[in-house]
Amino acid sequence: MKGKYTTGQTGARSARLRLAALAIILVLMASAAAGCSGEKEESKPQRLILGFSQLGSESAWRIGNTRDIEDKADLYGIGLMLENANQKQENQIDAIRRFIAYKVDVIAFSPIVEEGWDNVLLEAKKAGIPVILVDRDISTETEGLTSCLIGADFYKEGVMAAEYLIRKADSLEKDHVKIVEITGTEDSTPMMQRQAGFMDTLLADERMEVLESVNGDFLKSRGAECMRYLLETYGSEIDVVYSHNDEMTLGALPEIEAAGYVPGKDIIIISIDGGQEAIDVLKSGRINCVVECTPMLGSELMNTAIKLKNGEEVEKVIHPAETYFSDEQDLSAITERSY
Ligand code: GYE
Repeated sequence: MKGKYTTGQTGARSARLRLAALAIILVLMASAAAGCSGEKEESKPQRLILGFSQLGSESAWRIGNTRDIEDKADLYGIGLMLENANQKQENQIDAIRRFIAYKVDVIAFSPIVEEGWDNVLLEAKKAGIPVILVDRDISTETEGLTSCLIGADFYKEGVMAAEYLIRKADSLEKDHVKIVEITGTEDSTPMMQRQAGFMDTLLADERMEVLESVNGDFLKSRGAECMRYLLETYGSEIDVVYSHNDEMTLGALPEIEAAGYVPGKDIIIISIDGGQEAIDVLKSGRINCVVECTPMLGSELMNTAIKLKNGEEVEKVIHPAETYFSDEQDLSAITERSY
């Protein structure tokens, strides 16, 4: 034991000496390399690091949005720290705290719901890190916790959906239209705004009656469950399904068929997002109208992050241009969708 101990100590000392020698050689090599290229540490442009908390992967929209942000970060040479919160606000708050601890240059996140962000955003503000809202908005007690919002005008989407329905009711000469609504995640911006835009626009039209609104959480499985419940409750009374996203619509359609109705004919189907799968179903006649909501927000996000890092002014709200597709149009003209 004793002998081994002595040998061990000597071994440790020589290992330490070897390490010290190696360190000196590495330092000399590094300074020689810097000398050759003539580069100084301070003059190297720092790569922008963006921390982005995505809320989940519940839909083709969301998956397309994440992919676009990854692609555009690569294209712009921005270091992206991406975290997926799997539909949980607490995971998003934890991710934002990790970004602050890591001292990223800019934080971006797609808030699952509007409330509950004050504390973590005050922490980001204290750390001097600018925050960009992507896709959805928030509601805070303190003003000025975020720099800007890049996302769709969801109210306008609801208005477009209602305007389509009014035109459709006119063309079918209907004097009473009974509607069921399948909404997105409760307290999320798209849920509230898509509902408000739709309802406000229908208010003055006496033919319109909303039988019930049910929460489908933007999920295909919940869309199917909601539709089953609505069919059991209202059966042949239902004239229109207004669904807040394609996923829930795609979940609802087989339920309608299983109950013996033809979607697109017996029941008018209105959806939002405009992903490829829903557009294909629209072309087949089983959906009547799809309001577009683009997830391609990556370029705006990268441009805005660069501006914020450089201390430049940014626009407070950036809404991408959007449209709608419906059975009133020549659908063969719709080009391939990217989500
Ligand atoms: O419509 C839906 C997704 O916030 C705009 O979230 C987004 C919505 C989108 O789950 O499919």
